[in-house]
Amino acid sequence: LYAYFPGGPMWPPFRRDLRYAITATSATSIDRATLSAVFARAFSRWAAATNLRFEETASASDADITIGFYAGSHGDGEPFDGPLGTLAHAFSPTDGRFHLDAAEAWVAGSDVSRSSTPGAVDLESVAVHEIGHLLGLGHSSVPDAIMYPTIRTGTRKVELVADDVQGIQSLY
Ligand code: TQI
Ligand code: CA
Ligand code: ZN
Ligand code: ZN
Repeated sequence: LYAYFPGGPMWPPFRRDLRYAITATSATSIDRATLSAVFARAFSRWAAATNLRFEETASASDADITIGFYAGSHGDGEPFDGPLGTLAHAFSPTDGRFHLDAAEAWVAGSDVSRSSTPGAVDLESVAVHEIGHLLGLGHSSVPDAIMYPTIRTGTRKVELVADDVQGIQSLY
């Protein structure tokens, strides 16, 4: 079953159009256009299940959600840990911060199961999971759910299942 964060924080009902900015990309070698496409696809999974809409903006100052790649300590008291371990983290509503560990072997726009890189991690899969957190979902006990707390490296999991849809639809 799906879960919320303590207190059930969510984006308020008058905020159905949320803007996101991809702000810190110097620590990753993935090009900008690929990042835009991957995050757009990840947001569209949640938009399809709700009346929320997501739009990329170039300006961090008018973004609700900011996305960036960081290595090690990066100023929020939750340092990244190098390859594997923590891959990314996102804060609950309405904080909007979504950080990715720059040390991961991120795969974007190609089939992660065919990657020869050890520890390859599918960026879109992690993005769909973290967006669930940004919107207010905690972890699910359903193993197939996007919000289940583990994923195997070298696998892709981007489709919401019924449990994810029920969770987000009971919030929004
Ligand atoms: N990052 C954890 C996560 O996003 C951070 C975390 C731990 C957390 N406990 C939490 C976030 C409680 C919110 C609430 O779950 S992670 C996966 C998964 C991670 C893990 O790097 O371990 C994904 C990031 F589920 F697949 F294991 C993305 Cl998809
Ligand atoms: Ca890590
Ligand atoms: Zn962080
Ligand atoms: Zn999680």
